[in-house]
Amino acid sequence: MTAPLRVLVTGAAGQIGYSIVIRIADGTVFGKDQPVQLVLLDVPQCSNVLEGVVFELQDCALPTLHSVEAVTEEKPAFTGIDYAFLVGAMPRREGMERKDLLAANVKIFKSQGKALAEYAKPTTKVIVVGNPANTNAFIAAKYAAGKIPAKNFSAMTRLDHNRALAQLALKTGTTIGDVKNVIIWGNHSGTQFPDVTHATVKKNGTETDAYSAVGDNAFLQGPFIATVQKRGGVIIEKRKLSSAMSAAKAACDHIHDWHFGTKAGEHVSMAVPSDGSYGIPQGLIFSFPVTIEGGEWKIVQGLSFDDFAKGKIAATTKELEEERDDALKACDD
Ligand code: NAX
Repeated sequence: MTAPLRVLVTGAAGQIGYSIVIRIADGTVFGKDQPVQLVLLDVPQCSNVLEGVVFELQDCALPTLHSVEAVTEEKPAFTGIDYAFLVGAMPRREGMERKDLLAANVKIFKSQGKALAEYAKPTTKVIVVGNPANTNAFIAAKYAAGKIPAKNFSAMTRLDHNRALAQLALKTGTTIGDVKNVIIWGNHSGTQFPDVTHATVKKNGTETDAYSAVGDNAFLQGPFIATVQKRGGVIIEKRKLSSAMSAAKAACDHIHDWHFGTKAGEHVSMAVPSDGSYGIPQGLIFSFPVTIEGGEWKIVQGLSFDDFAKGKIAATTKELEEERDDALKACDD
């Protein structure tokens, strides 16, 4: 029998948590033949909610879910895990400055990085969803260093990637299966660069590049980018709550592809530690196009940029460097 995978979800009493756990538990992420032991972590004030989620998961009667436990401390949460979905983070409250939010989250991800080093398997793979996701992943990786390699840490830009695919399909009157190879460069924030230069669209049986398929460069360099960058804010405006169903689905896509690999001829967007590719400073958790094979991601090489793209990538790099420096300062405070 296949050995179960031990999978941690933090912030499991929250709204993304509620949508994510069912997909992990029912085999959508790791396959229908892969048993899973789920560990749900949240803060002690949420222990009742967490217990409710555990009861619901039990009531789903899922053959792939071998066990589910609710915990409110790091040691039992991180012990022996294979995968960590780090969703829980401090939300931005009214009157809170960006640097206050960063400092609060640095504390959480510093502590969780240490807990990963101390208790998790050295092969554990981590996706950070909680914002500021890239910088939180940078901090967690820093404090797990020596025990878990930096390449096992990632942050989620797959929701932005999926949003870009959807916008391209809507614009060209195609479906998601016809559109591939969009790229999100940089930070999961308003400075991200959704890039369709290397994307293709299949229409009436013929595959063409996205620029030809859309036939409107001004749209692709203007409203398209703004829509993807600002989609999270629009969802909050409409729903009065932030994206949860789509965020959970994207996190599951991210880990599914890391586990099983990307399709031939396709890449996905993942924020991973830069190895210096495309001039991005080494170690910055930056969203790149990646292909995945055998559980290892590789940054797609050799893509060319025009001046427009260079400007966008420089802006998101600068923001990430500033966030990193602020976070490192907050670590010492
Ligand atoms: P919720 O506020 O519904 O849930 C967050 C949960 O995390 C709460 O239950 C809270 O108690 C818990 N939590 C806080 N500190 C914790 C800690 N130290 N350990 C364990 N749990 C802790 O937020 P939700 O809508 O689920 O969003 C979660 C995070 O995802 C937020 O930081 C949000 O900004 C971020 N997002 C990131 C996205 C991305 O693409 N990277 C998109 C969606 C989402 O906005």
